[in-house]
Amino acid sequence: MLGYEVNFDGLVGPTHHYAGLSFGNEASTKHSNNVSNPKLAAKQGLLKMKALADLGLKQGVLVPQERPHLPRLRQLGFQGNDAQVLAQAMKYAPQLLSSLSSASSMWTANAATVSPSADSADGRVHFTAANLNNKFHRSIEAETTSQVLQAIFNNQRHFAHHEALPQVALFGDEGAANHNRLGGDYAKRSVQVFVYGQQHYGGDVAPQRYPARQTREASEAIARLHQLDGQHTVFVQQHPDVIDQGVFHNDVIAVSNQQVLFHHQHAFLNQHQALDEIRRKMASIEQELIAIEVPSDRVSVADAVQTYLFNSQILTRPDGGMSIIVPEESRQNPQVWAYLNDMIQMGTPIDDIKVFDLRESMRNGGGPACLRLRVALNEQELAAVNPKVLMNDVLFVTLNQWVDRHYRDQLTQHDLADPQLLMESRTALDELSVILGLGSVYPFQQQG
Ligand code: SUG
Repeated sequence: MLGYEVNFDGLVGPTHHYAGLSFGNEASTKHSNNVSNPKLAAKQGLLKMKALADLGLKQGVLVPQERPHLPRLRQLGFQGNDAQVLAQAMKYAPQLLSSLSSASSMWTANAATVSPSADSADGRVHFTAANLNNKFHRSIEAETTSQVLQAIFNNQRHFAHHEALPQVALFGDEGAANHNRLGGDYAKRSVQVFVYGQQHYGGDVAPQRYPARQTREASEAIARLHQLDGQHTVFVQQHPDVIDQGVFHNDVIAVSNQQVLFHHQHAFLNQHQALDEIRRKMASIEQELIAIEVPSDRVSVADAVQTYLFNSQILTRPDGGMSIIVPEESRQNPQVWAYLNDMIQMGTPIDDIKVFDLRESMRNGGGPACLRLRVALNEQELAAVNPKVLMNDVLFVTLNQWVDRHYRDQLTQHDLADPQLLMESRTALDELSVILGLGSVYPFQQQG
């Protein structure tokens, strides 16, 4: 194999809680105010990372961000020392405190869009941090995300970093959750598929009930920044009706790996046309699309949203076969589980199912695919990645012990004003940035 797909999973942060912050994401709304367990959440994520590393796959870790985010609370007018700022925010604007304490950076599929070097005119891997401007609590992620990505992919010959697009609705960008890449070997030219929810200039179809977070204008800007060529790039609109049923990112209704596109019958608007264009463009790189389309009479959109069947990861094992990584919720649903078991008999490359308990993240609408950012690299690029962030037996033990030392096993919104929680989080992140060799990526470290 010439190339690798490295999955970078977000480590869940110490302030993970359920705040109901994401209108349009039904799990987030439904579990608002539940008691969370940050320690369990982090460990569930680590177990997935370790299991995939044990399969012989390349697995990386992306760090949590500093929360509560004191600089933003101060920008919004809360004054005094840290404890006073937290107390005032809790008293006058608890929802803001909750937003600025969200551990949402764990969902690294939304951290950035990544284009591998084989597809870019300058032969570099391109990263654009997502502005995530549809939700206030996520719009504050981009700055630290950029710093972290630059600390990990720190080599200008191989890696190009672009700042997030302008923070306005016209350029709503949710990163790799709305981006697929179809082709053969990871290190060879492939077809990039950008899926958007709405086109602001000249578009006439949009969801009515829930927001379309990704715009075509943002996707096009990223394709330009990443120096992609039109012959190998496809822009597809997600079906507005499914956004209105809770499919707030494309990775809740479709997922790809190499030649395989696993998707629901109602994933895309003008689906036949979209698949034809992908097929044609793949033919120009001598690849054949393997589309696995799930009909509504096997799995309804509602069941897809509830079980996160499509928020799975399809991974190529070293033996060449593919495994599908699904959350426990997919096993619990009889229709979805029956479909999955039929699917692995269909003669496609997917011949194995692996189930993970990611309940803590799932209750905020984050499944296996939300938790990972895919970065396809060739051998030289992989050698240029900060090696300390790559999962192995030692790092797994180190990170579990780190979680044990610093994380609480229950948290409610009320706890967010506790100055001790802020101290615990900062101490934890300070230590983590040393473990992973990142330097000073956090605002509190940069204040001196
Ligand atoms: O942006 N949930 C995240 C879930 C992101 C899932 N990512 C992908 N599909 N790739 C979101 O809606 C909920 C936070 C809360 O309500 O406490 C939240 O931000």
